[in-house]
Amino acid sequence: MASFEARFQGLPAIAGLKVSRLLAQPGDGVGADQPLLLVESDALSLELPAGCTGRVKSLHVQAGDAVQPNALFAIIDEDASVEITAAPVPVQAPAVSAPAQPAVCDAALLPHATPSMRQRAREMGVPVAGLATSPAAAAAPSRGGLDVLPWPKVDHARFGPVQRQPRSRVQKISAANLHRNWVVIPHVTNQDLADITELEAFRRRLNQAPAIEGASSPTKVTLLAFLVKAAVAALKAYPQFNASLDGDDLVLKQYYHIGFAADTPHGLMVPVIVDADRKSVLEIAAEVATLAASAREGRLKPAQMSGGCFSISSLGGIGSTSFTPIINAPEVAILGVCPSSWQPRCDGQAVVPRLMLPLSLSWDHRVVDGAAAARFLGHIARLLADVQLLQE
Ligand code: CAO
Repeated sequence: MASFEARFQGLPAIAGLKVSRLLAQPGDGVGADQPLLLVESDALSLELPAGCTGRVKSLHVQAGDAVQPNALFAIIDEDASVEITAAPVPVQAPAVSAPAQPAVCDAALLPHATPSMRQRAREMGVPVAGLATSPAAAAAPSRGGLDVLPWPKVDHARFGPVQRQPRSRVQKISAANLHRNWVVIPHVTNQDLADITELEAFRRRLNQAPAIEGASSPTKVTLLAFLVKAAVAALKAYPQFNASLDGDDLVLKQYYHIGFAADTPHGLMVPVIVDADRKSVLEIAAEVATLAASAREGRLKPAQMSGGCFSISSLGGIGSTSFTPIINAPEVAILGVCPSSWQPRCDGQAVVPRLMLPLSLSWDHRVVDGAAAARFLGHIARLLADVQLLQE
């Protein structure tokens, strides 16, 4: 059986590039494209694939090791029939900011790219290998590009005392993803209000007497579980929101995996409730609680943040009256939610107090138009206003 030596070759020369995580173990069966290592510097995050199909015989680096040019990092016993046992590559992991490059690749085959170009390519989600290489293209005057000014370099200490704080890995990676999504996606945000007076009364009854719904666990049902239900129903009614752009095509998904933003001490994370359409409100509430706890304890796996169709960002327990949530690419829309409040509403005859929930829907104007977005958000608001509709 031939042995394959995976080495650090063809990597851009970046100061401080280190192995940050081992993604497979000796004995694991791996595919050629399967990431073995995550290497990172302050500006780069790169998964290095195995480079051949087989079983990992040995790993020659550990987390924290500096990346040395041409150094051996793994030996793989080549075996095309091996059963893949290492964790699969996440479909869309918000925690990974750079496309995978072959572990052994010829640097001469890659186009020349300066560190700033590579940084820009990463932010835009464009593989460096796909960049134009001709001198003419490089020298061409930019037309319609993002000719932004460089970030201001200021010695803040000249103006008063300062304290420098390193940012967490999650914060750096989510910043790069949010930046790309904000720059690449033409966002529009619609606002609406849902009357949740009846829903909130129902939720309180549910929490006081879970047995009436057959609940076996004491999980508290928060509004988020109902929002997930409403999102699934609206995605079914408006399939173009359950989609992703892929080149000129729209990929319409036949499944309903709903992500939710979780505020954690390490930074923002988006766990995903898989197959939310097949789960009850109580099951969703329990899963939200488990996933949010895992996120806060730093135990969330990349697979638990992958494959989302649509996201919900709830500031309901915190504050604000509206905001512009940033779409979680490659999704098409995201629902932002703020705290509900009692408001005077006229029912046609009298002014009555109603509990109103502010909804903010950001959508990708390349995929959706304003009329569809208004209908989609209105649909969610109507579902939340009618507990019967929501349960159907
Ligand atoms: N209106 C009024 N009250 C609300 C509410 C709303 N829209 N949404 C939640 N609440 C209440 C809950 O009912 C709960 O109150 P009680 O204890 O009296 O029942 C309280 O607020 C706290 O809820 P919670 O935040 O613990 O639970 P949740 O299921 O609503 O949310 C989670 C879970 C993980 C989404 C949330 O904890 C969180 O992290 N939110 C922040 C998300 C975020 O950062 N978004 C911004 C992303 S863009 O940078």
